[in-house]
Amino acid sequence: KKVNVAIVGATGAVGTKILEKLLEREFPVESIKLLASKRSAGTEITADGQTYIVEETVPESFEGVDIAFFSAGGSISEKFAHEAVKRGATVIDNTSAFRMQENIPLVVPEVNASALSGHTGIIANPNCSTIQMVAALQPIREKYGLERIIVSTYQAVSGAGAEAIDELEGQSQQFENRAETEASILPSAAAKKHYPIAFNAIPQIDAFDASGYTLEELKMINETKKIFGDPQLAVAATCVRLPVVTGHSESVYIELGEEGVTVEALHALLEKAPGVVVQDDPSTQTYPMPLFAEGKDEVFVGRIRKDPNHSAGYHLWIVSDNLLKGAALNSVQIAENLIQ
Ligand code: A2P
Ligand code: 11C
Repeated sequence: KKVNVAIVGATGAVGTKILEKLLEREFPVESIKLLASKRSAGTEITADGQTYIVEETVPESFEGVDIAFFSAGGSISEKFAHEAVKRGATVIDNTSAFRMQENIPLVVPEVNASALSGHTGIIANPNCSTIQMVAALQPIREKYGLERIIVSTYQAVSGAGAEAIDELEGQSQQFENRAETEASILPSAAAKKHYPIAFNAIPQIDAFDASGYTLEELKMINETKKIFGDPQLAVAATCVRLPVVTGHSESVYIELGEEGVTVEALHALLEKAPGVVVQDDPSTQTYPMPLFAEGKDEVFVGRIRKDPNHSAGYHLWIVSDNLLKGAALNSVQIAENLIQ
């Protein structure tokens, strides 16, 4: 059966990739409706030789839609996702609006596709930095168990949307001309203070919680436990924004449920893992980097080492395109699972 699809946020950094992935993967579409704000109504988007006209998102937009992808920010999902479900659509939501609600599945197909059964109309796509980490850790967790994760991220500006990419590009020009650098988006548009991202590293992604963690760090902590179905798992995160356009990198420390597992055994396991590519050879300086992960579907893993002081501790370096496996690709994979 062919599917009537809508993409909310179709003009955004992730929305454009959702359209690309649907076409590239030959998702069986009957029709595709591109939705955004009133500002973009009438805009033309061309993909795969076909031109689509963007429409304003209103509740009636979802009449006759089977699957609606949402990637226009949490408040838009809160406003329209239930309107879409009411009209018979299944929503795949790429925002944080519903992820931690008990009756909403939070899905990375390689890890917990079974959570899709019994959904009640809305399925949440996890945060980009969470997805790439759990996709790489799943085979390790399955075989050896996982006691603890400590992750530090090196995140690209495209995670903060198209405006943040423009900000990095603009500041890079200003820096070259030694002009005063202007910042108005990062670390987050709603923040009281803004700092330049060009030639900088900002240890704040999203707002701070009273605990001293940022919301991005709490997403990595809470979403990981939910996806793995393991509330006891110890997880801590530090999330940092870097002047990279696309591709999130993560230094991940794990403690396994077993001691003495060899690095070779971890390599072998990850080499067989779906959607994972091992790039790990110090002798040839082979390791993942965001510049080379951009535009690729896979999660790349390298720098796999034993911790010198803990017999069940290991370090890994995990890189993936945050707009693809971290967002658009994972959403389309969820849709593929749904129609199977
Ligand atoms: P628009 O281009 O009309 O503003 P990004 O994640 O790259 O920042 O993109 C955000 C996406 O969310 C864009 O497609 C944007 O559309 C969309 N968006 C913003 N506000 C609304 C709204 N009120 N209704 C629907 N879509 C919206
Ligand atoms: C970033 N991870 O890189 C964020 C973007 O909850 O889906 C994704 C926000 C989300 O800024």
